[in-house]
Amino acid sequence: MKRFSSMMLMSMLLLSACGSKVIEVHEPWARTAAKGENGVVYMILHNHTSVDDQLLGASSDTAQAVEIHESRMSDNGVMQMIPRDSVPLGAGEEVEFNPGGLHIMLVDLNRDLAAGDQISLTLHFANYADVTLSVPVQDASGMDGSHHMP
Ligand SMILES: [Cu+2]
Repeated sequence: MKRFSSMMLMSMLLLSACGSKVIEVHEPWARTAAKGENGVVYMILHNHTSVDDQLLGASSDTAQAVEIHESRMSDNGVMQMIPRDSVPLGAGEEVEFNPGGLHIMLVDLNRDLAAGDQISLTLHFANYADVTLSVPVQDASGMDGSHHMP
């Protein structure tokens, strides 16, 4: 079921977007989490425009704050989350937000995020207009090794 809906979403995105001069968000999803915890959103940003851009931040009514983070292994082998002020998104480029790398952190959720929910997330860019998307919440506990790593 999960596979089916994300494939449907992908083909919808492909049909609607390829060839047009837009910034596309592919395969967005949020991890299940409880109120008061931090949530996390992953996605792929694809800049189909001919203008270099940057993601400057995001907002959502589900959390007290929304931050761009990057998980990185420190020199002594500890996984750390580093806040990022911006993420470059050059013309024609694709940037992946995925477990163990870049992610959108929903800081202090004001509601539970349950599998099957949809949350609203608005992305802010340096040049491009705001993009508001509906992000499906998925239970990632079956995903190999990555589920305890933001
Ligand atoms: Cu984080």
